[in-house]
Amino acid sequence: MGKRLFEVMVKKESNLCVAADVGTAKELLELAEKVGQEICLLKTHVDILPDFTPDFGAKLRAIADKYNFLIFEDRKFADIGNTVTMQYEGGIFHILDWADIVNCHIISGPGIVDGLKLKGLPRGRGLLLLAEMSSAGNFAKGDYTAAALHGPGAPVNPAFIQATPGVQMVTGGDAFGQQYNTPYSVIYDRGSDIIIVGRGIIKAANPAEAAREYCLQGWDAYLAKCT
Ligand code: 5BU
Repeated sequence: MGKRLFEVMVKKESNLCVAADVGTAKELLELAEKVGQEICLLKTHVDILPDFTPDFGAKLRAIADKYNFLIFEDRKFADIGNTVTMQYEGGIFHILDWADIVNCHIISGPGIVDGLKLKGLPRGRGLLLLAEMSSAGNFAKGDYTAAALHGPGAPVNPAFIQATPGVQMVTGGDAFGQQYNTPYSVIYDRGSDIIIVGRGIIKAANPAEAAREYCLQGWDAYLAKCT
């Protein structure tokens, strides 16, 4: 999945992930059509959609295939391995069926990765580990961050892909401790591969235009970093 993601990024010249935190599934699908061309990834929180229906996944997949982007469900699994296998595959949302990539906290230890791998690997799915968070005062730092990056004593795998939320055109924050950095600082200074942008795009007067601008800035910074 990592290879596929890099292929999409190169082909579309985009390291932009849009966080589709809109109010309904209908709006989410409309947003995906608007920004589809500019993104490598669309990030969802499927549990915020009041009009979710079982065909949501298939509908979003069709748009993802049309515009060649991958789907990242920001589920932030956090339980023991056995429980997350059921949360990943079952329930109402059947995330395993339609999300290319999911993520998890490492708070419960390596068993969570084993559990998600059991379901995800046979389907070729990807998993991102939460090594840090963008919110003020979060506890993912120091040894915790190092453990997420290195595992038990191993060096950082160069194939790991780093995706960073908390991105807007200007630094700042929101009323709940979210902290924003610019595309350039996240990619160039902090060495991330992908910028994750929500309200900077979805609340813009013209989301398609805003996505284009973030895409250009993110990719310019990435080229500057990689060359
Ligand atoms: P924003 O509107 O650009 O602030 O949205 C950021 C998105 O990234 C939102 O969906 C969060 O749930 C998500 N996020 C985050 O903001 N910070 C984190 O550390 C992680 C996820 Br992990």
